[in-house]
Amino acid sequence: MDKVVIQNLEANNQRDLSRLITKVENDGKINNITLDKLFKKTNQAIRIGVTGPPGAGKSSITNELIKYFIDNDQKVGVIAIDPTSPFSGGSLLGDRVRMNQYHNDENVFIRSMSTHGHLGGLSRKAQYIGDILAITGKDVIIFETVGVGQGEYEIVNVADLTIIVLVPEAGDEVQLMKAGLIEIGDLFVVNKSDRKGSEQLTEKLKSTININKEITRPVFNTIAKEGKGIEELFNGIMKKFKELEDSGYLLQRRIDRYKVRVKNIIQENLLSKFWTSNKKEKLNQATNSLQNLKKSPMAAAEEIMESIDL
Ligand SMILES: Nc1nc2c(ncn2[C@@H]2O[C@H](COP(=O)(O)OP(=O)(O)O)[C@@H](O)[C@H]2O)c(=O)[nH]1
Ligand SMILES: [Mg+2]
Repeated sequence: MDKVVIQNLEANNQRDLSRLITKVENDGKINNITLDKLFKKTNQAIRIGVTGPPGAGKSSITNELIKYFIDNDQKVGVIAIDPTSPFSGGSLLGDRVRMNQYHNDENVFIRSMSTHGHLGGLSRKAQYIGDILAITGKDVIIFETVGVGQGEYEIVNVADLTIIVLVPEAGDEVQLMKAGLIEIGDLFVVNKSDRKGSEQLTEKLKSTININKEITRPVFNTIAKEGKGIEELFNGIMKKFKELEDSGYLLQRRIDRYKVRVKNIIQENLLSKFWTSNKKEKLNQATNSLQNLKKSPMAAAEEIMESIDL
């Protein structure tokens, strides 16, 4: 990457930004010493995770929130992560259509990212993309992800603050606990509050999530489709962020996140150094016949690792 691209990135050039994000999507990382210098900027952006079941209204809420951030003089980047294959879901298209109103606004950048069914490395990629967006001057970065299974929660690792979006139909407490969503949220939203059952869910949530917690976790009712309740949610986000900042939780989360990233990078580097063609060949040989499989896997691993110099 040359200096021009980096200057362009700092100047919020949308085309270079898009290209760099594609590079991260494909390669899983960016390795660039010049870019490294800009990383000090990346902690200034607020990273918000918006997660919940498919169809709960995450995109609709995000779309409505953007207005409030802009009015508050904050530049916004949105990454909508879809864990399904691009061939199966119409949601990416839906997101594009809905958020299209900002396509000429240089203070807003929205991008869908498909995982093609592979969740591995997702949070790492999202971290890098968040960094890149922060370098272009975004003050707020929103990660929208579908939270249906354990893997998806990985995305929480990239956020300073996580919002869980639910709908009245999710009223079954057991279902909520099973979904594992309760633990990870800082703020909860009961969207589609135009439907019946929303008050019951709100009450149930309030009593469930605030047991044994030092910090209360608020629940908001919204009708995203009509823009209702979004202002309260926006104010709630700002308040929560300040709370996390003042209490030191935010700093702790960022430190933890940083530590995990450094560890992961070291692990990846070690692994890629370890798997020389010679060792790969040894592994193939050790596993190429039933006869060879009689040796214990521990012994086989030991033999391959024999020459390792750590
Ligand atoms: N009735 C109702 N429908 C809504 C509301 N918010 C969003 N929707 C609709 O729910 C569908 C899914 O919304 P979307 O934002 O794409 O959900 P996502 O999959 O969580 O991102 C869309 O057809 C929206 O128009 C709401 O408050 N009430
Ligand atoms: Mg969506």
